[in-house]
Amino acid sequence: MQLTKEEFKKRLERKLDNYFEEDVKSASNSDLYAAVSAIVRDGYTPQWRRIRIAETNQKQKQVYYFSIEFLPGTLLKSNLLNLGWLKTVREALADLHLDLDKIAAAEPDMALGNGGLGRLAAAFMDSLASTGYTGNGNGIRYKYGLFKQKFVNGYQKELPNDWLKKEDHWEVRRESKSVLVRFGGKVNMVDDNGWMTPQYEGERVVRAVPYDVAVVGYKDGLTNTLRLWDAEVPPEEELNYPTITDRRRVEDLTSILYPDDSNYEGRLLRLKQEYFFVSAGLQSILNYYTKDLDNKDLTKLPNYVAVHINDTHPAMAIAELMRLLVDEHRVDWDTAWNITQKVMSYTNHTIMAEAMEKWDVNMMSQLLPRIMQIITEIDRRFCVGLKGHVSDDVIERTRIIKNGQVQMAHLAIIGSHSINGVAALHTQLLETKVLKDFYNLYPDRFNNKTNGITLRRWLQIANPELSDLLDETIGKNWRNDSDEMLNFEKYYHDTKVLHKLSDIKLDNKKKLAKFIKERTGIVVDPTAIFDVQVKRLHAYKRQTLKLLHILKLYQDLKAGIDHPKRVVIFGAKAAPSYVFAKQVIKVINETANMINNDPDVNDKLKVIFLEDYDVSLAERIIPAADVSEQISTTTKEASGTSNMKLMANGALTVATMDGANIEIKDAVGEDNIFSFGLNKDQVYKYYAEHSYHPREMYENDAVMKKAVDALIDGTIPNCSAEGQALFNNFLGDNEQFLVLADFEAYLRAQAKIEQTWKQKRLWEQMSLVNIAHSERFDVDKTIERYAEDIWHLKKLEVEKADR
Ligand code: F55
Repeated sequence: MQLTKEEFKKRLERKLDNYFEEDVKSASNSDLYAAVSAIVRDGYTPQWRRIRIAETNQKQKQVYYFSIEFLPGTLLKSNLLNLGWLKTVREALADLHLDLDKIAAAEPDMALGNGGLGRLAAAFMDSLASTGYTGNGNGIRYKYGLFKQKFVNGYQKELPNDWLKKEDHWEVRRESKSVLVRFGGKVNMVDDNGWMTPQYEGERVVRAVPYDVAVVGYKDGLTNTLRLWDAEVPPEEELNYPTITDRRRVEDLTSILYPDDSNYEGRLLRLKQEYFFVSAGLQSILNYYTKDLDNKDLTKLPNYVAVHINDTHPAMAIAELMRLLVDEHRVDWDTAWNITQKVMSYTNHTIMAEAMEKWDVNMMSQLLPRIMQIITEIDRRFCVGLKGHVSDDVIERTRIIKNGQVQMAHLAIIGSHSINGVAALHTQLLETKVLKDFYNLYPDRFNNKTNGITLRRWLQIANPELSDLLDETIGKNWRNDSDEMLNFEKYYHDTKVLHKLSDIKLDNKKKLAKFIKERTGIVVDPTAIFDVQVKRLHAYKRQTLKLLHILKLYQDLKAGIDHPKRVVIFGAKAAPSYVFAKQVIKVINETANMINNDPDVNDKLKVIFLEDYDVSLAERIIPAADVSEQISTTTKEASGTSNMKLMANGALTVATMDGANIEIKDAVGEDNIFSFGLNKDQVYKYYAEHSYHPREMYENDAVMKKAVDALIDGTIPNCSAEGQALFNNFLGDNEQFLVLADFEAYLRAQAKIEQTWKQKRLWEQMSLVNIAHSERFDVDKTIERYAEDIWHLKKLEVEKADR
């Protein structure tokens, strides 16, 4: 039964009355949010249960996506959309003079991730359910999500993100599924009836309690489970945790999400977190397999279970599965290794050396003595296996344990049957540069899986007007089958459609302008170019290049050289310990202040750095963007995903030929993207020959010199130290990100953008082409490829949901 407006209104009244003794007139948005989310829960719960039973009965293979981060954002509207209720509920609320958007804004973002990697994991969850595959998420229920960002005097300050303060409406505590995880102590191997068995002494036992979140698939999809683990003192171990400090140490395990997205720190707590959710997840998988599926033959495990390792953070899963198979289930080593390799697969998300996890052998031996023994044995066998077949150098370069450190990427590769990169160029660089030795050893294990995005969220939820225009032109079926979006290209010459497209964009820009006014007090002109760069702040992503462009525009305007009106919008968090990134934030904020208050500039140029960029803010900014800034140093951005979201919303991309930008260009054609900058060979040439001398470039290019000098000549107030730091960085021969090398080409690309902007019709046509071709980055397509090539899944057969 489809939900009707009248039925919804009845349910709403009942919930408000039961929960709060309120009615629709008196209830606050937060009360209304609680009531509507309860109705949504009632809507999917029966189906959630049915699916779990179908899974057990059909014994179809399932994938478990292990990720230390999941970044779903808010869930109310996306669950409504996926249930097929969004329109009905929006209209029913409007009948009651209530606004769904305001009610939905009462939901805190579930920000259990840093950026692209965590967001991708959440998109995969949604997509698995929507495409009909049984996929389970396995992660950590952080008490505090990614920090809230505030600007104080232009500096970034971090505040705790206490997202659970008001309780989460989607999670279900499943205490009966708790498992125990052991840390520390000593391990002795003793002979137990001919089986060498570990005996533990003095270890600490922590209870892992799962909180399950339903992942509601779109339309006739499945309802899957995202399982997030919390750490508690086991009731039977209370005496071993006598003091508050002892207990707090256990709770600390799942207390915070590490806020660094590029630079791992070899911290003990992080290692504990990694082992904690990996061990808990694998134990619960084996419990399901041996108890619910009643399967005693572990050699068949790979027919039922795929475990995916999202970056190296869960790579200990390889050693932990070996431990469970060998120690607990008494499977011999070779058989266990064979099972493990068939079960495990691994995605790499970066080639940046500083992000490659390496754990100190001593630390690991103390915290996880048995795991360290097992990794040592995996390493030993790996070396023995290669001896005589390849050179000793290759063995030294590829082995897991080196210089007293465990190389997690090596463990992940050696223990998996599949290793993938996240865009074509990235995979190619893994194969030919970063993981070349491994590629030579195991060419068949390597494959590419270009990232994707949830078009449902980025079009249907964030941009309903554009979605309606697609309905009116190409019909509604694109909502189920994104291939159909290509038909939008047929309207390339349709003046009416092009006008509608520009009206919708203007409308979205007006909404964002209103929001900017509320948040910052700054008035921006919605008819200006909205030029957007939203992503984590990192030197390689080069928000600095955008800054130099802004300074150049400012200098032109001061000198009376005209440019089309432009509003540059940034959203970016810096890792709290990342000094350079924080300096960039300060300089951008001071530059913004200077420009926004300069009467000479008036409203020709505005620079808006919005605080606290997260999924919810992305949903406001992205539909209003005209220009999408994707300007990383070529070879450094593995894929990028904001590039895809912005494209789907009709922004035109200015891009280096990095990550998935290359595939965007392939999709839309070179006339529909502004590409510029060094190619990968030029970048590697600079590195190989140490031939990058930015000071020469600076001395020989008056325009560049003037823009760069603004950082140190007192032009920008209140940031002389930070300006100097940026200046020194740009001019150093060891500047890795080649900012000045791309400056001139970037200015040319921006000049072309200005030219195109003046040709309104052409701009709209290019925008239309970008929207049409964003179908290529539909995450459902990405998931189909993972399911087929890596996980070997079949779709679950279920009766149509009765919603
Ligand atoms: C988080 C923690 C550590 Cl220790 C290291 C990295 C991260 C992290 O957040 N990485 C991340 O977001 N990587 C990004 O992954 C995206 C999805 O594949 C890519 O699109 C993007 O290029 C990459 O930087």
